[in-house]
Amino acid sequence: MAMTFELPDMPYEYAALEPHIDSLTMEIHHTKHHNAYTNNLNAAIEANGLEDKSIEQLLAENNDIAAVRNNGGGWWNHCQFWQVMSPDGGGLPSGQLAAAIDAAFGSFDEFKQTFHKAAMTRFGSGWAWLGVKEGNLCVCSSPNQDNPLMDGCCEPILGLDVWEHAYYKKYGPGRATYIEAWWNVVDWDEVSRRYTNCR
Ligand code: MN3
Repeated sequence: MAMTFELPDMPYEYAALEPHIDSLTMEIHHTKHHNAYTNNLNAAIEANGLEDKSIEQLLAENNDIAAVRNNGGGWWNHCQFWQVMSPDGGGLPSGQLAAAIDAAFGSFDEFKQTFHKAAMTRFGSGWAWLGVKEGNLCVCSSPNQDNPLMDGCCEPILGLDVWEHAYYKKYGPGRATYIEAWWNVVDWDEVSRRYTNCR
C-alpha cells in the first residue's frame, strides 16, 4: 500500500500537557486513534485511486467518499490538534490575532464563551473551530471528523476535539471541565501563525 500520509511525531511528550490533559489519553489518542485514521486514509486513497491529491484537495473535493471524509478529516484534524497545543500554552493571544478576536467577539472572554458554547452544544462526537471567513474570525462546530475545509465555510485556525476519547479517561462525562482545562494548553503563537497564513 502506498503510504501517502504518515502519523506525525508528537511535538512534545505525552505527559507534557499534564495536569490538563493526561498522558495516557494523549498516548492512546495518538498511537491508536490518529494512527487508525492515518492507515484508513491511506487505504481509502489507494482504493479510490487518489494518490496524487493533497489533503486539502481530498477534503474539499472527495468528501463524498465516506472513508476519505472520515479518515482524511481525522488525519488533518488531529495533526492540527497536536500543533495548536503546547506545554507552554495558555494565557492570552497577542498582536493582530488579539485585535481580531476583540473586533469579532467584543473581548477574549466573550470569544471563549462563544467557543465554549459551540463545543458544548455539538451533540455526540465532533469538533469546535475558530476560523477566518472573508477576513473576519468566526466560531463553528462540526460533527464526527468533519472540518470547515470540507464545505469551505471558513479557514480553520484552532480546533478542539470534543470526542469522548479526548477527555473521558480523566474527566468522565465532564466535557465542560475538559474545555476549561484545555484553554491552559492552547498555543496562541501557533494560532497566530495560522491566522497570519490565511489572511
Ligand atoms: Mn480525537
